[in-house]
Formats: sequence, structure tokens, C-alpha cells
Amino acid sequence: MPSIAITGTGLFTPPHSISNDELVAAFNAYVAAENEKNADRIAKGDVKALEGSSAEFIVNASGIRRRYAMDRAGILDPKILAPRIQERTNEENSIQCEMALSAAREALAQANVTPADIGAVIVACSNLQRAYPAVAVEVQEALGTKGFAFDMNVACSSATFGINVARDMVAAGSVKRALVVSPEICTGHLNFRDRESHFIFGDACTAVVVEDLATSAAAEPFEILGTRLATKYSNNIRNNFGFLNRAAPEHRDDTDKLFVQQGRKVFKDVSPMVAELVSAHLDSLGIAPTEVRRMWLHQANGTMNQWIARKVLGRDASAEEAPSVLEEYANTSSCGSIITFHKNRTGLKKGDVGVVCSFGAGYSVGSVIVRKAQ
Ligand code: CO8
Repeated sequence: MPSIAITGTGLFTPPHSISNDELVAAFNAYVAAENEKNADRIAKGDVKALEGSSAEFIVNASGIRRRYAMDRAGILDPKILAPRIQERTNEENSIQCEMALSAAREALAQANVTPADIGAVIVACSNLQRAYPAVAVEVQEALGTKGFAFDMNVACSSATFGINVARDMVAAGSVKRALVVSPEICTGHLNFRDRESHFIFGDACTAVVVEDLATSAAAEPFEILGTRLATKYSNNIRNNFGFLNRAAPEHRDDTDKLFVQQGRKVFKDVSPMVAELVSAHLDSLGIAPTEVRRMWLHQANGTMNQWIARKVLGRDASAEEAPSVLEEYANTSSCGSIITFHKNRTGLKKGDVGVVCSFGAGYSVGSVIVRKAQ
């Protein structure tokens, strides 16, 4: 079996940043307006008054301080509380394609390859803006890559599942190089009127080049020692948006057509699932926990990541060993672990081992164990 490697990564960061204070101010203005509108019914006890949000709660519960978004004005307008993104014509690049191109070009440059060297594009993300043609095929055309392209969705685990697919394709010889791109516009499916989740997500796009280590011209390749995936069905993170919504128009705008989760249950179910999977994966490769230099974990909750890292390493992880981008980016779904990898791999030397790991809806967990090759 040839040695397959991640040879380049890229990141697109949206132009707008929104702080917790700004988000909470917009949410609380909405709450005040709703409560004023319903004052009589609230006084009679027919309607429950809505409760305000708090920036202090958000940072303590999640570790999130701000997030990037493709639109700011709509999200912060208490009368809208949703991004406003102009629809484009079919002749223009779609917004997800545009994000993908930016991240992909950085990843290709880092891998020291051209678009023509890429044989497959996988767009792997939680939310795709249309049914077809696949966004990946649009990216293939706009970037000028060869071969074929397809979309896939495993929610927050999309990028690591995509890396697994890319690695298998390169190892099998069906393509020489693959590009995995994750354009996440999480704000498009976030219910900014829901106190328990309005602060969770932000937007971003990442890209990863996967190819044979032996023929790579990259300056900083990371050999993929192994990938391991797991899924287990759960309704605790769910979004019922889909093409059949128009067949039940009376429910088309219900809040279950946006992101909904039982956060506490997710925390309790998923954390042990992740720690067990990563520990077993390391063990199967003959790697002791003491050999793990870095854990680039999915970015949903800081406490959750500290718990997982402690279980895997058998001790508390330092900020350098389990870096976080939550403070700045919030949860960017499948981009989270890749942004963390992209921004936090200095200080490692040849032979150092690290774990890229994502987890989320499904439930789904993806572990990619890598070794710095140069
Ligand atoms: N402000 C003030 N107080 C609040 C707020 C708020 N905004 N929200 C809740 N509270 C209150 C609650 O009412 C509750 O009060 P009380 O104790 O009096 O009942 C108290 O705070 C505690 O509430 P919770 O129990 O809900 O709070 P937690 O400590 O559990 O924190 C979290 C909530 C941060 C959501 C936490 O549970 C968490 O992070 N869980 C893990 C979630 C996770 O990992 N999810 C993965 C999802 S990502 C994924 O799969 C991607 C899906 C696809 C992306 C789609 C893009 C949109």
C-alpha cells in the first residue's frame, strides 16, 4: 500500500466578524420586541415571555467569543435575524463555489501542484445550496481540475470522511490526487431566534490536497497513517430541511427546518464515543498516547475537547497540544478540525504524530492519524 499524505491545506475566512456582544444585543432586541407585542397574553399567562441571551453564558458554556459570517447586517437586524445573501444567476459562480476556489487555491499552492494535477474534487460539507448540479462539479470547472467531482454530506464529519474517501481513491490508483473542499455557510441554517443555539455557528471554507507521499512536491507533507470512521443514528442533532418540504407546505417554515440539537445530550453521548474511537485507532496502529503530539479536534465546545483530549492522552492537554479556534471562528461544522490543523502545526518536527478528528450529527466520528513526513 503506498503512503498517502495530506500535502496542502487552505482556508477561506469570510469578510465579516460578529462578537458575542453584538449577537446578544440583536437577539435581546428581538426578545424585547416579541415580549412587548405579546404583553397582554404574557400577563394573562397564555404565552410564556421569551428569555434574553447572555454573552457571559455563551463564552462559559462553549468557549465561543466571536464568529465569521458571509453576511452581518441581516444576522444583526432584530427584525430579520438571518443572513441576507443575494441570489446569483446561473452564469455566475455560486457563493459556495467562490469560497471553495479561495481555499482550494491556497491548498494547491501549499501542495505545490496546479489544478490540472487534481483528478477528483470532493465537496464535503453540512449544507449544500442546491440539489444539482453538484457544487463539486462547478468547482472542478471553475478551478480547471481534471477527472470527476462529487458532493458528500456527513455534517460536521464531512471533511474527515472526505479525506478518508480521497485517501482510499489515491491508494487504489483511481486518481493521483484529490481535493477535499468544505464550504460551510452554517449561518444559513442556524435559527438566530433560538436562545439555546443562536450563538453556535460561523461560516468558513477549508480545502485539503491528498496525494501519494512518494511523488509529492510539498514542503510540509503529513503522511496519513490511518483513517477510522464511525456512525450511530441519533435525532439529537437534526435538521428536517429538504426537497419534500414543499409537499407539506403547512410545516415548511417550522423551526425543525433549521438546525436543532439537544446540546447536553450530544455532549454526553459523543464525547466518550470520540475518545474510545481515537484511543482504539491509535492502539490499532501501535501508537502509544504518549507519542501523540497534537490533537486537532472538531470545534464545537472547549470543555468537550479538553475532556476528549484528557481521555485519549491520560492527562490534561496543554493549549498547544489541543489547540482551539473556537474563540475566533465558533463552530464551523466540518471546517473546524481542518482550520485547527491549518493554523496550528508549527513546532512539530519530522516523525511527530497528530490526530485530526471530527464529530457531530449522525452521530458521526472521523479520525485521521497523521505523521509529519519532513
Ligand atoms: N443565554 C443565557 N442562558 C442560556 C442560553 C443563552 N443563550 N441558552 C441556554 N441558557 C440557559 C438554559 O436555559 C439553562 O438554564 P437552567 O439551568 O436554568 O435550565 C442553562 O443556560 C444551561 O443550558 P444548557 O444545558 O443548554 O447549556 P450547556 O451547558 O449544555 O451548553 C451547549 C449548551 C454550548 C450547546 C453545549 O451543550 C454544547 O456545546 N454541547 C455539545 C454540542 C455539540 O457538540 N454539537 C455538535 C453539533 S455540530 C454538528 O453536528 C453540525 C451540524 C451541521 C451544521 C449545521 C449548521 C447550522
